Amino acid sequence: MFSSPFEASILGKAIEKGRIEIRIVNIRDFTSDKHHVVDDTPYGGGQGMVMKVEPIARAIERVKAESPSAWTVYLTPQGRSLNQERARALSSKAHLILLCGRYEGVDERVREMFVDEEVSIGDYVLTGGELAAMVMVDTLSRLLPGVLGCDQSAEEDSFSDSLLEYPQYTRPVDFRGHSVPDVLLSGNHEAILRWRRKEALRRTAKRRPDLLAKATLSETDRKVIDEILQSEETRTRGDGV
Ligand code: 4HQ
Repeated sequence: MFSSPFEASILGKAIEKGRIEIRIVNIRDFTSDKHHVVDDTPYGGGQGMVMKVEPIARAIERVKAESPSAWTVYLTPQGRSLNQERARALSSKAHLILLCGRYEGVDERVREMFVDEEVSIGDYVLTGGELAAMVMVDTLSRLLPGVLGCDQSAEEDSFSDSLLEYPQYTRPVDFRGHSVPDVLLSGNHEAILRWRRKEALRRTAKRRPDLLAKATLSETDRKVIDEILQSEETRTRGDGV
C-alpha cells in the first residue's frame, strides 16, 4: 500500500537522496500467537473490532529502542487538524512514528501510554490511517531542505502567506476562445505582481474568507479587498472564482 506513493517522483527521489528515511513496520509482525491476531472484540460490546494494545506496544518499543526521541503521532479524526502550521512544526522533528489504525481504532491504552499527539487530516472517515500517514509524509517532506527542487519552492505556495494562489496559465495563449489575461503577456513585471496579488486576495476573500483573518495584509491589500467585495461584478455574478 505504501510502495507506489513513496517510490514515485518527488518522495522517491527524496528517499534516494537520503533526505528522508521511511520505514514501514507491520504491527502483525509483533504478535505472539499462531494466527498473528492484531484485533479483538470491544469490551462492553458493540460493532467492529479494536486493535489490541500488546502488538502495537511492542512495535513502538522496538522503533523507540533505536530512536528514543521519536515523536509518536496517531492518525485519527479525533486528532488536531493538520494544516500548514502543524505540518511545519511536525516537519522539524527528527523522527516521527506514524501509527495507523484500522477497524474501530486502537485500544485506548495505546493512546494513554504511547501516543504523543493525535492528528486528523480532515473531517471525513477513511478505512484506515495509512492514507492519512501518507498525506503527512508527503506534506512534511516537501518542507525539508533538498526535497523540492529550487523551481518548486515550498515558500511561495498557498498557505505560506495564508492566501490562496493566484490563477496560473501556460501556452497556448488562446484555448477555444478562452484566453490568457493580457497583463500576463505585457512584460510589465510590476503590473503582473499587482494583478497576481489582487487575484490571490480575490480568491481568498471569495472562497476562504476565514484565511484572511490569519494573513498579513498591507494597507493596499485591504483597499483591494474592499474594492473586490464592493465591485458590481463580484456581487452580481459571483465572479466564478
Ligand atoms: N481514520 N485523519 C479510522 C481516519 C483519519 C482521518 C484513521 C479512519 C483511523 C481508525 N485519520 N481509523 N480523517 O479517518 O486521520
